[in-house]
Amino acid sequence: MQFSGMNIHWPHTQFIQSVSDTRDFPSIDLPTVAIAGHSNVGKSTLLNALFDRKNMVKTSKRPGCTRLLNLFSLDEKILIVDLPGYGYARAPKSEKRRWAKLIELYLRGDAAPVLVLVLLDIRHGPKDSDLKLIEWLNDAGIRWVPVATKADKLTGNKRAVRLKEMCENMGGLLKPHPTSSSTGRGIPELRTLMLEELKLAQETVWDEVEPTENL
Ligand SMILES: Nc1nc2c(ncn2[C@@H]2O[C@H](COP(=O)(O)OP(=O)(O)OP(=O)(O)O)[C@@H](O)[C@H]2O)c(=O)[nH]1
Ligand SMILES: [Mg+2]
Repeated sequence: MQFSGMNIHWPHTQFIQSVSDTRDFPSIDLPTVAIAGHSNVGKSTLLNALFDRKNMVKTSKRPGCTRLLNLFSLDEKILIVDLPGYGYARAPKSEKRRWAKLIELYLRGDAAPVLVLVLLDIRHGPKDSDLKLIEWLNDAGIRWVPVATKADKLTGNKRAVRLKEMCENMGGLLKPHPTSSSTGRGIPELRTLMLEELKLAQETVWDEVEPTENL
């Protein structure tokens, strides 16, 4: 990890592998951040912006582009998992079931992330499926942060109103962090936020596994 001024960079970001079955998930001893959200919300594009790479992660105008779990290493310090999107209405039912199962098995399994960035389109989110995911993450005790994507699609005032509405729709505690992968808005701040949240998430995990005999 490198700093230039206030900016964080990971010059040795690497694609590790794609996983279609959680049983094939490699054993990697790094804190993991997963990127979740609706199909086409901008997960893979946001990762390219975070990584400061143009085409490291495959993106597409058409929903349903990411169909596997794609693993990346940030300077061998953090493992990033790009998840397939959910809620793509036109996907065949069997495919939808397969994606849902893959995501669920991953989030429930031994390799589960300690932090999830929940991406929400600033114009449309959160949808019922997002709220379901959030409820599920809360139940599982997995830390998550809401990230609003495509902020360039709204003008200043509308953006502020939408962010407030989104926050209220998610219980009023967490305000989504606005980003635009097109203009770069919010990306340096998201890098910092991710590191801060990851630290908090790891402390929580540590608290849970600490021995209690001495208490
Ligand atoms: N205007 C604008 N378009 C964006 C932004 N982020 C992503 N897009 C566009 O949204 C479309 C979907 O982007 P992806 O990153 O492939 O979306 P995804 O969430 O990974 O989609 P799946 O892999 O299908 O789940 C592409 O056409 C992107 O160019 C953004 O910040 N602003
Ligand atoms: Mg994708």
